[in-house]
Amino acid sequence: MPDALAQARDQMGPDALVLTARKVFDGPAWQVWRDPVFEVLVMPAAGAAAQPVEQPLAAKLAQDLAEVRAALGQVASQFEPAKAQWPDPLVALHKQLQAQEVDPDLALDICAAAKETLSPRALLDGAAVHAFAARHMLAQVRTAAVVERSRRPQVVVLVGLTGAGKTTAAAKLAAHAQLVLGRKAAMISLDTFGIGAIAQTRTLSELMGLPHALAYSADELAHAVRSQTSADLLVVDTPARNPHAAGQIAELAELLEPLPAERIVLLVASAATKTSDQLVAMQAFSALGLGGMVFTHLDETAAHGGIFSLACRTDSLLTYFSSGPNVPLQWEPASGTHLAKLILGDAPAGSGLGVG
Ligand SMILES: Nc1nc2c(ncn2[C@@H]2O[C@H](COP(=O)(O)OP(=O)(O)OP(=O)(O)O)[C@@H](O)[C@H]2O)c(=O)[nH]1
Ligand SMILES: [Mg+2]
Repeated sequence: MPDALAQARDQMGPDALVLTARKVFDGPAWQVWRDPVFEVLVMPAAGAAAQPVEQPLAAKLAQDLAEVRAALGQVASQFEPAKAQWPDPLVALHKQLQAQEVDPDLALDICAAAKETLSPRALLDGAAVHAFAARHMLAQVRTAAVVERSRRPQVVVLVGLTGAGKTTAAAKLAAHAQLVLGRKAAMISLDTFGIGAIAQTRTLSELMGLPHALAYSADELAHAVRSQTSADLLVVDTPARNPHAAGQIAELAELLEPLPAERIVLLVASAATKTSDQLVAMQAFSALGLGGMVFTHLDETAAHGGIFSLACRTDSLLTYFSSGPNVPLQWEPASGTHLAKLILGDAPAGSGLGVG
């Protein structure tokens, strides 16, 4: 930070007014592993002309970046001794977060917050450290089950990568709304060309006693929506889209056009998919106006830190968790407490100093 302020003064003059100075994560919002950089917003002093920037901007930026990287390296190396002084429960917490593949910066943040907040006595208590970490993680993720109990008509669209669990999630969501929330649900499938896709939708909807319709085009979708007059929840399943194939998402956007503007588009993602691939998917599908995420296949991975990291870094709303293929079971509204438990495991026995 002192270097960044010095640079700002070099460029804008000694009397420049510093408006903000903060540590930010550099890079596009969807990229989890953004490097922290120092951002200083400076205004020239009244009446003073900014000193001319001598180098071309790109060269100057490259030099600044190199300096920031070097400074960060120093900060990281300075951090190690601090970590060496951590009490055992904090070291154990850090190891657990690493094993669960929580983003390294977020894992360090959680441990640093515990170190700053808990008393030296509580820091020696595994249960207190565990409880703090759970509470801290809970406060950082947004969760909400988007399907409401009220009769207000709703349209929920499920999108995502191949095999993410969209069709299964569509059937589970509709069945859950019908059986648990007492809503009249119906399914509409736009996946008319995947091998076995039509039979899968038909089997699942008939099994659950849910009305269903197929739509081969935007016109047919408009017709299907109009004809489901008695349903107050329409769950729309979509064909898989590949974010790396040009135009696929735009095609889907066109197909979805007849749906009401207040539709809720949820990105279905497998917890077993690499976080970096999920980020690419999230960026591509955000063109459809994502309202939240559904995480599936929770049962098929032992590391759930990617869900937490993605939700934190992209500020995504977590809506539902699926932990098995059986419709309508293994489906629940997303909960921060459940996610923290998956990541942290059971609380160790402690001295009763728990903090919440
Ligand atoms: N273990 C487990 N299997 C799941 C879960 N959700 C779905 N599956 C299974 O995963 C496979 C793919 O699920 P689908 O619902 O067909 O996925 P999809 O996204 O509709 O697939 P495409 O339409 O082909 O892109 C199926 O065999 C499902 O039974 C889950 O939460 N856990
Ligand atoms: Mg499908």
